[in-house]
Amino acid sequence: MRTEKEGTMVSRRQFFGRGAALALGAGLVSKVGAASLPEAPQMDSAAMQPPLAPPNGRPYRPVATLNGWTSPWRMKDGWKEFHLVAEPVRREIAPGMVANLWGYNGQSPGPTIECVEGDRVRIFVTNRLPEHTTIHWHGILLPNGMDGVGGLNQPQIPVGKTFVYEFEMTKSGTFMYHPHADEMVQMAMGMMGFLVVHPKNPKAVRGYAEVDRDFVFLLNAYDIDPGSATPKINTMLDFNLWTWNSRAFPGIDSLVVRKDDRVRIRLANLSMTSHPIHVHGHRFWLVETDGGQVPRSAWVPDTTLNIAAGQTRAVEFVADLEGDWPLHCHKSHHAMNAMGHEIPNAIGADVKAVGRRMSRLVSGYMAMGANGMSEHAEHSKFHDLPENTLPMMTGDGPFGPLEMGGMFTVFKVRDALSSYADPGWYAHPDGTVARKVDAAPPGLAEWESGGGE
Ligand SMILES: [Cu+2]
Repeated sequence: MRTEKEGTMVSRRQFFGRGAALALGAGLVSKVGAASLPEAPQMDSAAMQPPLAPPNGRPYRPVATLNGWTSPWRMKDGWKEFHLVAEPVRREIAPGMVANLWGYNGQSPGPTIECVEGDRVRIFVTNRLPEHTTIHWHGILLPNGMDGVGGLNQPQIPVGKTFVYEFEMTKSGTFMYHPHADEMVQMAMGMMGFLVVHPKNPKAVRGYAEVDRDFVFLLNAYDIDPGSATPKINTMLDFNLWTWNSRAFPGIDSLVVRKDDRVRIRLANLSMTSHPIHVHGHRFWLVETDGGQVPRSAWVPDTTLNIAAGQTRAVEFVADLEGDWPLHCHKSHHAMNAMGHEIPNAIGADVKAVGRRMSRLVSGYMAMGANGMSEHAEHSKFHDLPENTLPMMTGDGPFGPLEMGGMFTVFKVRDALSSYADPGWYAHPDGTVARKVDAAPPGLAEWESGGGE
């Protein structure tokens, strides 16, 4: 798993210079304005980039975007200026699979935007998609004409044009951005990003605590047929790739923290269904919703938080127990990768007899599923999958195959860390791992001789 490996952030000017023979449209920003557009940096890597410490403006502790990056800005006359470019991108979903998505500045999701309560922001949006778009700033309280709903409170951004949004961040919190134009297509193609507003005066925010590690990721989903690379955009519910920041396990970064770190995890859901996110070894408190911070007196401990489509949530806890702990969606089909849905249920069937007969007709036929699907996990690793297709249940741990995929990652708590780079697998102290015992339980002899079949 790759963690905080430096990708290459290139400026749009360099990007164009590298042979992408493209030019910004004349834009709806005036020619004078266009001349002073801020750079729109591009990211060419799906690896998590180091948190971006603010070079100017009010200080804050920056967030870490799982398998993502944070947009730099330029400060101009007291405004923080960002430049997003909506465009087709190629996104590695996990090693072995790349998808043709739509996103921002080279990746899906787009870069995380971070600012501080009270900041005035100016966000330029250039449309390099084959159709019009807009950006809606989900959860932000702003003037109606900056809300980004195409046709309702702004004209659509035509192909090749640049629009500018200007507003003040009047409250801190956990937000996101996404198009409000041809939504079904544009969100199915991966257009979304995270938006974090840090409090100006943290002590004045009820329930707010400083944290040591602050992670963000979006819950999203795609329907990409095995052997292909482009999402089917008409799918309503039957998605087959369940992702965090457009990555599937084992391509999702681990969350690395030092023992006793206070940790915040901010999640936003732009898929079409809910995701009960479950942490092992710890309990967390829901501290923030799209609507704002939850007062401390209303915090409730939990280990699973169901996040509905369109919600943002932040949870906090102290990571006080060392180890490698799963953090995953508890819908079990969301913690695996693309699979055929029409597999007959063979649990308990005598597939061996069927297999013997089938193998006479079809060379290489292998009947599966009578004893569960784990044999399929092993099988799919070693047999031909269509090109550009992830195994259904995958990932290897220190004790063997993990048999997971999709919305699953590992939360790694370590006592002595010199950096937040991936520390590898947890070394369990002697005698602290579940182990085989030699005593035979009563009745085992009958079970082994077939009585328990
Ligand atoms: Cu889920």
